[in-house]
Amino acid sequence: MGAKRIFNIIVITSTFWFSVTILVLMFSNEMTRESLTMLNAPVVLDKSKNHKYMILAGVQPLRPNEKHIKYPWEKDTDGQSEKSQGILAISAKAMMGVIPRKNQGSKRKVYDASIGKMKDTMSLGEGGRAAFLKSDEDKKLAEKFFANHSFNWLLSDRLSLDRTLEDVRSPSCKVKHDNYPRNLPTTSVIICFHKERLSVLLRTVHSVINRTPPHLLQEVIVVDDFSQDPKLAKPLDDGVKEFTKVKVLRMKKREGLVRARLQGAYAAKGDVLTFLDSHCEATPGWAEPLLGRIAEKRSNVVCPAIEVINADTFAYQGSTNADQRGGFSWDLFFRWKGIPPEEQKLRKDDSDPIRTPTMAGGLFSIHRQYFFDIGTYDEEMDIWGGENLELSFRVWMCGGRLEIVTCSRVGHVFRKYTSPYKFPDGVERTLTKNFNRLAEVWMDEYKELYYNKKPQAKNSDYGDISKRVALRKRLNCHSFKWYIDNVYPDVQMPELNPPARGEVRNPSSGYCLDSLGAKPEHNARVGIYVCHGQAGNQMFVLSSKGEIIFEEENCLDVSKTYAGAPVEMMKCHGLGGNQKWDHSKAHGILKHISTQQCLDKGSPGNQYAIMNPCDGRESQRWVFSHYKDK
Ligand SMILES: [Mn+2]
Repeated sequence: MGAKRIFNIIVITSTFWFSVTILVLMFSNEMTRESLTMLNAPVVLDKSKNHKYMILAGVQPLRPNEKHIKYPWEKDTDGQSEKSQGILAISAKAMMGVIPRKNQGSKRKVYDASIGKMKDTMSLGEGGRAAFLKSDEDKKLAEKFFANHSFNWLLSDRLSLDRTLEDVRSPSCKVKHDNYPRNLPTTSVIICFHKERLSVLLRTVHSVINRTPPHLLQEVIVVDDFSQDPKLAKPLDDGVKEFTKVKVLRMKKREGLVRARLQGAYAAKGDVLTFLDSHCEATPGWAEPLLGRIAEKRSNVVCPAIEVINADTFAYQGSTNADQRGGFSWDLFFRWKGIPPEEQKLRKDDSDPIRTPTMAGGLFSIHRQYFFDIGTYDEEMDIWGGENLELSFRVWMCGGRLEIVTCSRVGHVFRKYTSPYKFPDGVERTLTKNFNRLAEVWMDEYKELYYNKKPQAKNSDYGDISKRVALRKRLNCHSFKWYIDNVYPDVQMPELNPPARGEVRNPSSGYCLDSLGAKPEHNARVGIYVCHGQAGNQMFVLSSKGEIIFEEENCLDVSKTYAGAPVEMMKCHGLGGNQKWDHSKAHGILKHISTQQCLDKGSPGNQYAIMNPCDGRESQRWVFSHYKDK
């Protein structure tokens, strides 16, 4: 009898606890599912299950430190839920063996709608946070091969390909997002690379797939410009196998950016071509603002705001160019420039696009048919360089419009130090050929400003440009003067025929004035260095106002009157004063008017030029390499 009673008690107790366990778990899961659905409600585009995609308008992506949904067995870091869950839940968990282990306290899983998965938000680099390699071996390894990629390649390998990023858009951009029509043009995203790190390339692809609404993404075309690297062969194919929308094209020899992109463009079927570098991450809501602008007018060529992903930590650092637009220097390099106030006034708020004279080149969208109509790229341009300005000039001069669409934000890993690319014909020869073609086809009489700045390019061979000249004629394009007057009136315009220009040599020593690569905005001192005849840092202009100008907008400036006073490079103000000099070929000195001292090379071994009382010594003699022809 006693035994049966004990047996009954055991059965009843077990049944009771078992039921409690099941109920608690069901309840918890139900709650979880419900909350997930609530979170997802505005997110889900359609009912299909097997997609990974982006977040529609207005949905906040995960913030790493914010609380989202927790499974009941996850330990709450603030310690509240342990108490509030009550004794029953804890008993249930204990019986099911799901009591959290102590060291899991820092992990927190949340549902990430953008990839349709549970995700550990505390893991490396999530939310675009800075990440670090932990072990000394890793750090050494990363450092040892750093130059291969010029970014922290090993850290990249450790970050999730689907890592979350914050929604970095401004409030007015989010409001705008709700008003895009559903039937925007579709886009083919074209990503060209040469010897890219696979993880960085794949993260670019994943970010596009995850954050572009599927009905707008025609395909992703990845073009390998002859990397000849087994790590980018099968592993790449395997890496994109899960995505039916991703194609890989491989060039049969090294073609360079222009011809690789063209292969992508020929294969593309989307309404719009979107070119991205192979080391980017698209952020939530990046695609619609670009496509929306092209839907308004197919001759709008649009660039996203390019934001910084730190090359050491992969931190998504946001915008450094928020108040800047594209320009160029007269040696035909792309430059960021401030937005002139008149231009800023044309925008109602920060969600309006910014007209930009040029694009940086790596990231932009263009209507596919329009791209072909206006002559794609100059196919004779090799490897890299000049193609961005060529397209910029052509779009503007031939009836299009170039904009930075600030509501679209894309992160870009800015490599540290220099590009790891190899130019088979040498950097200088390749760039000179590309830049000469650009100047000869598009810049009319303004090409002389380029040759003034880069005299060694003048007699350099640039191949046959007749097709591009014919294209310009056929499209009935404006003159370069029209472009300057209407699109880029704020350009720093050097004199076409200044009194003197070129390197500024001290004949007795063979030393020249040299910016030493300093950033003039930091009031750098002007240096001296052995003359190298390569222009660049040794290229100065003596203006008819008596200024000695470096890089169009920086003037040699002296404010101290003592012997040995420093000479600084400061923004030209055009008012004479501390920036006014006197020089003639005949007397060979550079005399500073307001202090009445002379520019002096100083003693041998000096790094910087100085000012001294004028006494005609050899270290005060200076000769420009070119003087105005009378
Ligand atoms: Mn890049």
